[in-house]
Amino acid sequence: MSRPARELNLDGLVGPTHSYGGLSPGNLASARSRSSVSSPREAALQGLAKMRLLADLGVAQAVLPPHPRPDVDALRRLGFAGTDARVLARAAREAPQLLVACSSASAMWAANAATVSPSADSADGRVHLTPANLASTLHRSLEATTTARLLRAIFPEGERFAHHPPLPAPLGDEGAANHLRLCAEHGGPGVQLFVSGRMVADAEDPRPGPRRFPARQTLEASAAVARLHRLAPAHVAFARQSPSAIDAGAFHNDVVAVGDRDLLLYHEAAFQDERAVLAELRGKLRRVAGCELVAVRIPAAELSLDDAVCSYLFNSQLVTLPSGERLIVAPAESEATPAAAAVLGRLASDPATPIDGVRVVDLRQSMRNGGGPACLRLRVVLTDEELAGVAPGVLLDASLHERLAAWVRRHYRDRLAPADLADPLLLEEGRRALDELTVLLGLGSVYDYQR
Ligand code: SUG
Repeated sequence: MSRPARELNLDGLVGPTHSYGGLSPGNLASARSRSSVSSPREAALQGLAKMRLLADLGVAQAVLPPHPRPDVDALRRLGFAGTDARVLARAAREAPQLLVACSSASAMWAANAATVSPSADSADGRVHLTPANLASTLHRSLEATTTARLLRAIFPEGERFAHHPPLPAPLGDEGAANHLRLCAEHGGPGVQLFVSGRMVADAEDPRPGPRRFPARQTLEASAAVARLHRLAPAHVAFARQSPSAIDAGAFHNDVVAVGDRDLLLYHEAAFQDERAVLAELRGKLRRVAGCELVAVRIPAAELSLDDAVCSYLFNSQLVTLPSGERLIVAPAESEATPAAAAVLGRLASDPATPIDGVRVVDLRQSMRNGGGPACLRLRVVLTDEELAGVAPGVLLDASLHERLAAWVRRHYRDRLAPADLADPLLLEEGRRALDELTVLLGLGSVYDYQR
């Protein structure tokens, strides 16, 4: 059975402390940008411009607010005491890397906020959401509690939405960045692919893992999410990220693969056992959704793994517009990488590939931390009725876009150097900005410091 449904893109709004901390091992852009000066204002405006583009194209678009940073509560838990200003000053002096981690605006990458399963696939007919614990890095592990609260404010728990708590560490869970859903149409049944890089019970896994960089997503976490979301085995497939992709800098699967309904665009090195994964997806999609998988495989001969990682081509958004036209929304870096630009050109012009056009977006501030167009959005497939249950203030139209852009211009610094993170004024500016934002979005008091 299929009900009218669409995909809502929930984008993380970049926070006022957007910075380059070099905090993510295995994320090459983050390591390269470490300690450089950032522009939170430009970053937030670039993200908003992407949201506006999607909204103008007719895609349902919403805003996920940033988290309060620096996270003074986390610093207190780490032993820094006294007034807020003293906590910041002591952390800056005694453990500067902890201050950097507790200041990260990393909640902007909403693809890591949660895993979401649409009601069409779940046994109880509800939309299920599990916030990611992001247990593999300190800065990201601080996000889960606030993310959970924001998601509950946006998708009220009840008949339509079921919320689960973040999984316990050390079952590393990175959310939708390692999850994609294939279907004939959004409102009909689909197959959810969960991709992981390691097992917690590593001794039980005879296959070699990556050597250079850590695998973040665990199979145990993926399987737990599938159980919690009440997905029958027919709706689920599990795959393993190839260690070579992780070692080349694909720390999440969405750096090497992206899907949209029946289309899967992927790099040949994305999965460890490509043939088995494709065969399982093909068979399951045929059985549950009655459609054929359209697999577009990009071979290494056309685009090397290194070029895939530096161009972020696969971190493009694939979107189907209300007209039925399918676009690929690619980062500017893809156009700037000759091999990736050639792939984009081919995808848009080859009649055998169901992609009708390319849009290029400038997200350079986020990209320098390894966050492309797809990293910034969480896809939430909703029926019309479920969409009517979403907190209305976060839905983005031209008017909200303009109000948010003006809000950014009023509150965000144009330039932020690493030493500025210890400035107590930055903390105050951030709180003032978020107080205004929660009113603007009609969310009420959602942050700890507001309670
Ligand atoms: O987790 N970067 C993020 C980028 C997340 C990208 N998301 C997806 N692929 N879906 C990460 O590595 C860098 C922060 C810093 O170094 O300051 C960072 O956290």
